[in-house]
Amino acid sequence: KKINIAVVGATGMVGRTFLKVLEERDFPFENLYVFASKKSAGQTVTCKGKEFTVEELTENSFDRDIDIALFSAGGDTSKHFAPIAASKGVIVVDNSSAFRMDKSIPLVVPEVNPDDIKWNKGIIANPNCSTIQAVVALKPLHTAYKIKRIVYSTYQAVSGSGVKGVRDLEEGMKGNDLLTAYPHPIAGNCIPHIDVFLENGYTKEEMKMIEETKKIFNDYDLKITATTVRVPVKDSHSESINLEFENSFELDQVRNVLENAPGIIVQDYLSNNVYPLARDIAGKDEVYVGRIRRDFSVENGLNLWVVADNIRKGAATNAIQIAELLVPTLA
Ligand code: 11C
Repeated sequence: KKINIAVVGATGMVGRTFLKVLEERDFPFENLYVFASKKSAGQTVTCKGKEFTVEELTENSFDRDIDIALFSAGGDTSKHFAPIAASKGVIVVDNSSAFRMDKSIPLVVPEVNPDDIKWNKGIIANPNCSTIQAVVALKPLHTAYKIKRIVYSTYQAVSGSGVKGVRDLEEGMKGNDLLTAYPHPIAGNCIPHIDVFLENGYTKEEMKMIEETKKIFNDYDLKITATTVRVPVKDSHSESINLEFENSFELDQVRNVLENAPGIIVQDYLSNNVYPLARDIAGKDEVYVGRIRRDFSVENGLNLWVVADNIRKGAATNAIQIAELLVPTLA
């Protein structure tokens, strides 16, 4: 079967990256339809050397033969339009947070829980960027040693806030603090506040990491805490991850397990000052792991430094990998 694909939110940061990644991976589509808000309708975008005109997203947009729709146009657009698309036989891969914690909707990272696509009823949720890179790194270790407790501390790039965040950083570095994306200047700062504060004192970003990790691993006994911080970096989220395992491990085994796991590149050569760095990893699709070392303060403790491009593996690439898993099921 020839596959027809739609991109919703085609002019946004993730939307444009969808088009780039579809092209790079030579995703086997026959027709591509690109949608955005009325404001962006009429613009053109390119993919695989062809130009496509952006159409306004309406309730009739899916009244044609579309197999898969990649959504990244914000939670409200997803909440309204994803069920409409699904009711017309489209499988939606949704990058927003709208459906992630819905028990009837799979939340998928292809390296971790690919089989969960099988129980989709028309919508598959793509996790939050900071969760995706963490679970790719943790999956092989959870399988090998069984994780008991996770402490996440993140250092997140401004591109996670879209074009506003990038502009606030760029202008702030020139001495012009804009405050359009954050409550404080981001240039020269670390802001321990991503998304809104909740009643329990955590931010929504922190709770996303905690809840999404449990759902993806289908392990609700995991003990997890998180502190998420915005830092003056344009692209790629960095994460310090502290783990406690049920079982004992040898460090060289851990390294071996990580090196042989899908989607991971180990960069950990201390004598050459080699460890994953946000600037080097921007534009890459894999999850990079370094600073692999024992946490001597507890039994079976481990520390990792995990870096990935938040717009690619954290959003567009993960969604397209999900779409690739769907292709054989459409045949
Ligand atoms: C950030 N993680 O870095 C956020 C962006 O739930 O998809 C992605 C928000 C989401 O600010």
